[in-house]
Amino acid sequence: QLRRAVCPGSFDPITNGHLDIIGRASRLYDVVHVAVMINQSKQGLFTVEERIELIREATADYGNVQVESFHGLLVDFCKQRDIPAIVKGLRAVSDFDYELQMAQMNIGLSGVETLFVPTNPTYSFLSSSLVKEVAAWGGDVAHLLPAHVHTALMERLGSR
Ligand code: COD
Repeated sequence: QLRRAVCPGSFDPITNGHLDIIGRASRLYDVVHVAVMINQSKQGLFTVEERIELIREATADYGNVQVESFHGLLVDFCKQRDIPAIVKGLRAVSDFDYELQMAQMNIGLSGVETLFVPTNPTYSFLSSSLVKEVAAWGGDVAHLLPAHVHTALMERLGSR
């Protein structure tokens, strides 16, 4: 039986921080599912389909990463695909409170475990929202994103 894990998120858009966690998970598991969780109360800069395409291109070389979107609870995504583990990056103590809450809720709901991977210190300050904010004001974020994601971000911001 294949060992599966999921890396969930909004990925609006995927950053090198996300990619580091997905890459590390892909070395530990046979199949890594990347789940773009749909949050209807949050209007994204990229559509869910665009985010999926950007993630597919960024993870193509790993060979064992599957990308899809999901509308609903993460534990239901896991149940439907027989995924016993969620892999999350922990950036700082500021992430910890909320991540611990979600992990405890998720195991209580359905027994799905959460594994935390310490973020690469190079990316410990990095989030999609900061990248968008800095880029919108003309700051250089090229080193924080895969090249094709940076291109897509510049195009999106330039055309607004
Ligand atoms: N370095 C390392 N890891 C990072 C970095 C970084 N710089 N940035 C982000 N990450 C990792 C973190 O593990 C993070 O959790 C994940 O990537 C996703 O990050 P984002 O910002 O794209 O996504 P979030 O934080 O908006 O995702 C929240 C979820 C979508 C996972 C969560 O809301 C969820 O599970 N929603 C589904 C509905 C549900 O089940 N709700 C009940 C939860 S108990």
